[in-house]
Amino acid sequence: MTIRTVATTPFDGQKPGTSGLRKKVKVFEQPNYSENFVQSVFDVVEGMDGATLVIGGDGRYHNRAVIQQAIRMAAANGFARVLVGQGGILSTPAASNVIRQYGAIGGLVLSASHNPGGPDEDFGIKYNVANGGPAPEKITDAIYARTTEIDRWLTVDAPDIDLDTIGTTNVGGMVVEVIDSVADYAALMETLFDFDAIRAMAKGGAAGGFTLAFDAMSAVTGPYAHEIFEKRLGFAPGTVRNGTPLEDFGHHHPDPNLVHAKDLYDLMMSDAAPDFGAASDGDGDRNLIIGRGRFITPSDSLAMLAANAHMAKGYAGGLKGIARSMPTSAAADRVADALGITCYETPTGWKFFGNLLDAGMATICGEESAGTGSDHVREKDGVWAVLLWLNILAVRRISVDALARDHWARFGRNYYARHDYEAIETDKANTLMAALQASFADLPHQAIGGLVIAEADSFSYTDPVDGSVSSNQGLRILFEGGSRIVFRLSGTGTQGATLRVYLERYEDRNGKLDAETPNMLADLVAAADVIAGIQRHTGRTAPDVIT
Ligand code: VG1
Ligand code: CO
Repeated sequence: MTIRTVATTPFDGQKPGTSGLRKKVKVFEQPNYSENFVQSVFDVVEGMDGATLVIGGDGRYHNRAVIQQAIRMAAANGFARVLVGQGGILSTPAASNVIRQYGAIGGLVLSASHNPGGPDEDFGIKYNVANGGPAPEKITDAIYARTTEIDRWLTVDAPDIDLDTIGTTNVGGMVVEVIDSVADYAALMETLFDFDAIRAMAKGGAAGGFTLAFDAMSAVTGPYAHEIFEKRLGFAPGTVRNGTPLEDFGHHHPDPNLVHAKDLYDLMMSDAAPDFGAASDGDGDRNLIIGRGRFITPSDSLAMLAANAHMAKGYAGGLKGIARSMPTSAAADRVADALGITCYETPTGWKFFGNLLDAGMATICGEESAGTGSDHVREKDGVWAVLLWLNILAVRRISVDALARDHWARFGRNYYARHDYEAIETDKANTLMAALQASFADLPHQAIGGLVIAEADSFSYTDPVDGSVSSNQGLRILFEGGSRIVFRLSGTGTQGATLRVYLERYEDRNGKLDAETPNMLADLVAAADVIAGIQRHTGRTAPDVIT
């Protein structure tokens, strides 16, 4: 088939964000826009000739259109084979697994994650490399550079393929295989976890079985959760809520936090609560964990999973190391100390874990933004996190609340919250950050309320594997006694700027372990405004979202 060259002009290909290109659907729908980005990826990737590419997305509006176009472009650019999830569906961790399992050169993961979907909402494209993980910065930098000079994209003229039927088609001489979206992923989970033990727990004895509520938020994990929790593990039908992926996620934000998964939270705090509640996000890489009457912060979840992971067969040999993003609480560091392993501190974004996982330096990773995962793939993984929790509870036979209390009694407790100020005018947000950084020299020894500032710095990371340096990754204010405030601008938003303020206070094992988080953080919240002038710079008196 002939390759057609379409003339185009350079476009705003977005400086590499935390997670690929994210824009409004209307922006992606402009002529040449998606094509320019996909071609920029292909122009940067080496070794396409004869190689396999994976394509899949979270099922949001515009997913199918971009997939069909990307298939034609892959054929024109010399790929030998494309693997695409049935219906265009692959959760982000499942896509990572397919790339690794089939030896693909990389994959296009189509999602805007936890951002809302629909004609007026968000879309995104991310390129993952052969290890299954998000492209590292040197590749995303090259893709961005290419978008500023691109002048043509390549396609073959072929009709859309049938995305809904498993099987093989030929597009311009390239093989396209529509594969089961769930099967390989579910099989991988069976190798890591003791499904028999979880099944036995779900079945229970005379006292009745362990109960679960999983909210798929009308997003991509629905089919995975139905297959794994209900079919394979025997949890009752109805365990999976909102289990059908919808193009607009039922008009909700598929963000598993206490604001957008409030129904689940309210259920878990009520008398009707099942034993365990969980949710995942648009593309299936995040997780929310709530026990009956007990919310577990993502930072605590990472620490608790790390402390108990050896109880699951996939981690029976112990952990090689732990890695967490800088704004994530230091709870995992204390577990690493106890285990005699290193806890690495990386910038925000999963791409920074890839080298540590590939080098066998870390086994479990996590972020405060509800991301947890391990070396089984190279993305964070929501369903995986739920399964590891279930496996641990099946072994320990205690409640989530009891496990949490036991953990704090041993390691102490890191009270934690994140305050987000969304859609601030970009220049106001930049001014706030610049002014804050400019004040650093004067901050040490200042007393604010009852808090005394010990240090202030801008986080910079040197990758221990390849030596690459990433600077300006967040401004940190450290207080005497171990409390901390971190200020950072989001790299995933599609509207203005989002200021994230991360608040953390540590109480050791003899301290207050049973207090309400807002009470424990009130002085830090007040200090954050004094130090950064949030209200003065932005006019905002309260955050939009607290997680
Ligand atoms: C946010 C989170 C970050 C996460 C990223 C992608 O980034 O803070 O921890 O890795 O989203 O997650 P930012 O730059 O907006 O703070 V997902 O679930 O969107 O792939
Ligand atoms: Co996500």
